[in-house]
Amino acid sequence: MIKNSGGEGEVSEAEIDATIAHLNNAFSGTATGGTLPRADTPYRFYKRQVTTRDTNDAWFEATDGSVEDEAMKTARNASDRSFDKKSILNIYTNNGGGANGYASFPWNYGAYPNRDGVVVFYETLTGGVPGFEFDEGDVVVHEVGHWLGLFHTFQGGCSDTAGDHIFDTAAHTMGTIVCEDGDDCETLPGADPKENFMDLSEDFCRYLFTPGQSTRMDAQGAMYRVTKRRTFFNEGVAP
Ligand SMILES: [Ca+2]
Ligand SMILES: [Ca+2]
Ligand SMILES: [Ca+2]
Ligand SMILES: [Zn+2]
Repeated sequence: MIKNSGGEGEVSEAEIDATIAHLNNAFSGTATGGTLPRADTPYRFYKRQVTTRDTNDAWFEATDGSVEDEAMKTARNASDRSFDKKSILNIYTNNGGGANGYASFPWNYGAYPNRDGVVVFYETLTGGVPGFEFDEGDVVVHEVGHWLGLFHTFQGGCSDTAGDHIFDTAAHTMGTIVCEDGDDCETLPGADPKENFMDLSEDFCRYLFTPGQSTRMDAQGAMYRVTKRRTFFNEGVAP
């Protein structure tokens, strides 16, 4: 958690815990919002350490790929006594890079380990600002989807060969605004997937990952991140 010297950016531990609970609902296919088929992915999330709380004006304004971003992550990741840093999800709250947030893709870990992680605008945590269009924590879910190798559902536009590389998400050309029905690519099957966490709809609208997205995240995680995941749980080590 990063706040600035004016006090902006404060989030409570209760919001953080609620966001982790929401992450687990989202990744287990039990988030509320609708009844379309959704995936129970292999991923679950646990808080490993006490939240670090910094007052730092430069880190608060960090943007994707910036010196400030790398300084923040280097300092905070260095304090983590992880045995396997590439498998540890670090979530930073600050001004979100002037937007809702950003994330690193798993295949970039090797070249840019100090840019790894998820950064979100501090008001997007679960229950952070009730009534705000991003008040359920779906922004964090979305960014963690990127962190595990998912593209936006509208990646590549109306292409059934490029796109997001997911067979069971309908192609579309731009992120859904609010929660509007649409069909950007009329010659391709399916309406715009506004219910999908990897679209840009408001939080009340988004509630699912598809089985295809789960399969991709599992493969990307196995390749780039949590190679010890199954062993870890099978050994019965407390998470
Ligand atoms: Ca697709
Ligand atoms: Ca279509
Ligand atoms: Ca939602
Ligand atoms: Zn995104």
